[in-house]
Amino acid sequence: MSVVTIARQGEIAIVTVDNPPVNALSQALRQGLWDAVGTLDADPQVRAVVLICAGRTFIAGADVTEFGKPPQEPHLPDLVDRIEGAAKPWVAAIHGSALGGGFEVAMGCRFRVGLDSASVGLPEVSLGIVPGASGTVRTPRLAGVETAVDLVTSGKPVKATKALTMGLIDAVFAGDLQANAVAFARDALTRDLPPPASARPITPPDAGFWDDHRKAVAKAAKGAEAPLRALDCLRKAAEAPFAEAMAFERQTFLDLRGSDQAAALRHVFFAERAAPRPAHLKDVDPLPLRSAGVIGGGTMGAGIAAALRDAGIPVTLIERDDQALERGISNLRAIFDGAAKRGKLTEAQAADRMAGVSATTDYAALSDADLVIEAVFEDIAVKCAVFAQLATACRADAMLATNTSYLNPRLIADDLPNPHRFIGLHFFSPANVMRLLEIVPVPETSDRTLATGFALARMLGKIPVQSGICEGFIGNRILKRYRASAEALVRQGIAIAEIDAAMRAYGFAMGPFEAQDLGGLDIAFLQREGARAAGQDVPETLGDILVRAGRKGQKTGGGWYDYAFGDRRPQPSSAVADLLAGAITGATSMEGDAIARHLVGEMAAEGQAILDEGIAARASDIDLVEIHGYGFPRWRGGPMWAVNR
Ligand code: T1G
Ligand code: NAD
Repeated sequence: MSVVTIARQGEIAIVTVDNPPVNALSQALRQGLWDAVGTLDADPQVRAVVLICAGRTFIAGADVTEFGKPPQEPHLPDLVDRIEGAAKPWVAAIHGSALGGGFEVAMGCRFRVGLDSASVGLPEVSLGIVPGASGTVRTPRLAGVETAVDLVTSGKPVKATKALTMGLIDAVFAGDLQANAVAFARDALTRDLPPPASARPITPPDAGFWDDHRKAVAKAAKGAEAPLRALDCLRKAAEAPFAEAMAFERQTFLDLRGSDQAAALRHVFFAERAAPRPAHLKDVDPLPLRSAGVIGGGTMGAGIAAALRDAGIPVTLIERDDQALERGISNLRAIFDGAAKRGKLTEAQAADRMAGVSATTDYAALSDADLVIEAVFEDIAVKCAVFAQLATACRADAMLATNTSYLNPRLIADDLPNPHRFIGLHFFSPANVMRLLEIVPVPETSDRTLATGFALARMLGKIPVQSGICEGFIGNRILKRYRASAEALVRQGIAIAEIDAAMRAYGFAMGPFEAQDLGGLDIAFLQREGARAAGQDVPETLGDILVRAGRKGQKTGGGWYDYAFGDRRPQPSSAVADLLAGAITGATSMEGDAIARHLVGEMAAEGQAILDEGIAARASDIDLVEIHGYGFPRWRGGPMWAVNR
């Protein structure tokens, strides 16, 4: 079947694109649209054209799988020009997402209309490139330079209703897109046509505007090249004639397409789409998740409850006593109030989030929950006691999950009736923000329970990665190696601040030591002490020396660094130098680059061991864990990609 078909409703032609799964602009689709312009221009009956898509979305962009291959005609910029120059006005009718090249095709149309549920955007920078078919040139002509800068340099899509206020869309409808778009086209024919996007005037901002935005974009990009190159294109669009700006955009697009950053970001793009769909679960239906319980309202429990509420799932929060329950409720309220203050939620939405939470100390309230996630203290006896209560309070088919970081989930499963419905779901702090979810089945976990874990991740907008059982699972095991390797460099005489600076320069928001100061050194210390008490041979770490001296991080005024009161900026500490003097044996010096390469190599080496042991299914899953759980720079592709490419 052809990917482009044409139907007629009187004087309006309807061009339907049908290229599953997301109507990506393959060569066949570009050719089909190219030919449709010719056919309809030649048809005297037709006075206007509605461009609409079948399936789940409008055209979602260029076909990312074609990026490695030589470009084939017709090229997308030429197609967009051809649609704009058609003898009859085209109306893009958008549902789902009009992204990248898809939105550029829509901007070539004389009008854009959409469902209120639709969104539009130019996500190219998230693939390490810039829009390649006039996105940086037509967008500022439709929406103004400032809006275009935000849209293009962030890569974030906007909802149709917002796009309407920005001038990117001309009308938004609640239902029956095709009928509404046809009516819109008929109505448009009764009026003078607006100029096409390329002919609209542009008001260039002054040089100060560009300087300010350059600083802001560089800061947000954290080493990614594409957002800054996109800004260059936008400036050219504002200051040069249309054709010159188009040529500049095209050249920038072609330059970046073959770059290391773009290759890494494409790797992450496909890794993210592969992770949620384990092949062996393809035909397994997940359990319905209509309601959930969360045990423990501390840091993680409150965050997990917030994530569930954000997905519209009613939550029952259980704590050990009334006082702890009060704390749990206020933890949760603080999350929603904070989101409202930052404008992420309206007051009404925040209130609705809280209204969907019932809090109690009585496990009987979980009698009908489909899923219960435990997030109590990291203590196996406490956790087993909680699961014993869940076993009697919950339905026999309710899914039960632990959020343990380091304990062996099998110890919990052993005591459980129906352990096939049990699983580890390891969230990352803050649980309502961080996108990673490690899914840790025990041997008894059924495929249905596992599939439900993946379905939950999708509902919560998270990236799921399945992990086998080992201490720390995938992420914390690599973190442990990373920290130990960083400490080893300190022992060799490299300054703590130099190591942090090297990792920041590599693209992390923080280095390993400042990150520990923020999170607190005591948690890992207590874990090591626990292992020592249990008779394991755990060598003394530098972190242990600091904690024993009362330096637990920012919360105690100092850890690896000193902190002035109320100031989060780390200051190198002479007290630390004295405490560690006996442990520092070398006087090595190393360039920042070499430090970063060494530490990333250590992460990848641990990742390789994890792969060899079958704890992770594939290297790209390990990359996702580091990117979405630990702040590894996305544009580097993750440690496995960075080391092995
Ligand atoms: N190319 C090829 N395959 C794609 C694709 C694309 N652009 N987008 C998605 N897929 C595949 C994906 O791998 C998966 O495959 C299936 O479609 C469903 O995807 C010139 C240069 C549209 C919001 O970045 O954001 O245009 O695993 O699970 O949740 O300026 O897909 O089933 O085999 O994500 O319903 C810019 C990326 C390209 C859009 C739908 N466009 N896509 O979400 O489905 S650059 C993008 C999305 C560009 C021009 C430039 C989402 C979606 P499989 P999915 P979804
Ligand atoms: P926390 O101390 O902030 O919260 C634990 C909560 O559990 C407290 O509110 C406590 O009152 C409650 N609780 C204790 N015993 C209980 C019981 N018997 N019944 C009901 N509630 C009980 O701890 P946290 O940081 O939220 O960690 C919770 C779990 O999540 C741990 O297993 C931890 O390893 C894991 N985890 C923590 C992080 C993190 O970054 N903090 C990340 C991932 C996983």
